Amino acid sequence: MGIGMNLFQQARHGQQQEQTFLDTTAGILYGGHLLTLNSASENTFVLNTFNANSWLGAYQTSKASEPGGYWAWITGEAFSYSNWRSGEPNNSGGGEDVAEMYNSTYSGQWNDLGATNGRSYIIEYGIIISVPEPATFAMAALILVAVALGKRNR
Ligand SMILES: [Ca+2]
Ligand SMILES: [Ca+2]
Repeated sequence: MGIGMNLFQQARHGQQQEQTFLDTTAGILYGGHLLTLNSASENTFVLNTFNANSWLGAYQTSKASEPGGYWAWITGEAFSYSNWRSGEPNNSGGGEDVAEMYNSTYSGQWNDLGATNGRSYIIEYGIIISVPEPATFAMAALILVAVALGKRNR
């Protein structure tokens, strides 16, 4: 997580109630991680449940192919589903390397943005359930805990 870790470190400032991308990783201490989304139904569920502009646990592992290249989930899950808003990601200003999910104003679509912005965040606690038949695959059951925080201080 080279660049990702750098992003986390860049974001290590500010005491907003809404949190920077780095600050949200505190959730990991409690066994969770920043929200990852793997399907349209999951995206819709989160939108309908929380309806907030919220960090996603998404970041770029390299800036070699801006704006759309090298997006990854902090969990290491395959980045197989995405829901970018039209025209996003756009790497606006050259420094948008993490992502947020919009609220219902933009239908829960995604935007890339800088890591030092303040956003609400959602910590996801995944429970791995082993499904023995017919194939052995793991299914993530999601328990989502909203941490919907107040207005930005500025
Ligand atoms: Ca970028
Ligand atoms: Ca953007």
